[in-house]
Amino acid sequence: MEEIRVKTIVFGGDGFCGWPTALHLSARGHDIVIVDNLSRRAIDEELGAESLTPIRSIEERIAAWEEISGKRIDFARIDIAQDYEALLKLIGEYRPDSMVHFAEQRAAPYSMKSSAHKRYTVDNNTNATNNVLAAVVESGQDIHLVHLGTMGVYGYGTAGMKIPEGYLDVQVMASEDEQGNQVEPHPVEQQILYPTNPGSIYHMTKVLDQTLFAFYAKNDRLRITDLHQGIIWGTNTAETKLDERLVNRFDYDGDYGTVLNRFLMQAAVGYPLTVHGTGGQTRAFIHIQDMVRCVEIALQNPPQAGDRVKIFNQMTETHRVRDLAELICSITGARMELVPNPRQESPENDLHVTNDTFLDLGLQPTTLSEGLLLEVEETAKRYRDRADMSKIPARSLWNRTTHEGVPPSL
Ligand code: NAD
Ligand code: USQ
Repeated sequence: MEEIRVKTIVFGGDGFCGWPTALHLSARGHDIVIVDNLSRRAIDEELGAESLTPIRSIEERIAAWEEISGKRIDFARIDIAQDYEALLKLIGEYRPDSMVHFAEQRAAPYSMKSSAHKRYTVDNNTNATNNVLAAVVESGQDIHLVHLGTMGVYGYGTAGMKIPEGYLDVQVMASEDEQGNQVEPHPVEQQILYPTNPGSIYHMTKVLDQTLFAFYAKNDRLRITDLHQGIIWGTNTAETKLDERLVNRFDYDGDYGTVLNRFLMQAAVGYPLTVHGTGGQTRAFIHIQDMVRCVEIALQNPPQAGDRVKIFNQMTETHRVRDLAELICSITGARMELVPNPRQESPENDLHVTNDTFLDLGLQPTTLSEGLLLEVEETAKRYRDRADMSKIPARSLWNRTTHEGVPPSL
């Protein structure tokens, strides 16, 4: 395996995506510092919910990795949204080549629970991102920042076209020149960020992030890649499978559990699959092993200073929620239940997405058909005795009208 010597900070490296990414990059020779404030573990306590898999403390994880791989990962407990000075000091002393930014509150239902949760999510996510960007500028260093964004910035309609990778070519008919004088109408070509249509406070913070990135890339010539990621499924990667102490987290509760992993867990414990509404939502998906590979590919293909933000759609398949539920029922014998949708979403949507960049750069996707059964056996069934059924129902309502039968206007 080709080893490259670069220094990389992984913000949010104790989380579901960050931990396997830190190990994957460490295995490939990156010198890694994980920065995390452990807020996700604190939220587990707030919600009285736990990962289905028995995750170890960050210290134990890192010690186990060193024992198994001989490679050292450092850890700094910093709240990057609150403690700018500590963040700046770390960047100044460590002098990373690149940074991967996962450190945000990432659950849409959690972000919609109350005004306190809305405010926390906006404060945490936008301050975290702005602090990272401002600190890179203040450090004076040339650091490539890779951020984990979301497919959800686009909304989930297709407007009659495949969703492009971030930017949209538009042609407008201009009938005034730049001074405001009337002129013969003529076509003007432009490239704009694809119009946003976030479906939750959480997804909205990723829209705000996009604007921060565009500004800092333009004003400060920062090199930024924004990965518009679909829903992750699966639990472990080649590295987290090496030892039980390295196991990744698996969320199944109504706030943090994402749809496919919830369905896999529900099938394993004999809980009817919780399909919201008619299950007509179509979403983009990617396996966790492909996610870590995509981050590596993005790090290997940075933009140049002065380039616009590079945006990749990090997803490999799209599926309608009820089709996923039917597929899992057919392979496991589970049954599904249509439950009232706690969210404000259109009942049905199609989704067609362009994802050529990663495929062209060599990604070979793990497909649902290869991985689903393995995931049920290796994770969901193995740890099903740890499940707390009372945490399965989704209780976070988007608004009162959602449950009063008033159709949402989307
Ligand atoms: P996670 O909650 O498991 O991990 C996030 C980590 O960041 C946690 O360990 C948390 O403690 C840390 N963190 C949060 N705020 C912080 C702060 N202010 N300072 C320092 N650390 C902080 O989430 P995840 O599933 O690993 O998601 C990581 C990123 O990927 C998120 O930005 C999310 O939006 C994006 N993403 C996730 C998915 C998915 O399906 N899980 C899909 C698309 C995009
Ligand atoms: N859903 C069900 N039943 C469930 C859970 C969810 O039908 O038990 C439905 C939801 O109503 C929704 C869809 O499944 O229509 C997806 O829900 P989700 O919780 O799996 O995904 P989402 O809230 O969009 O958020 C997750 C991650 C987030 C990431 C996003 C990528 O938590 O961090 O940004 O996926 S994407 O969806 O592409 O925007």
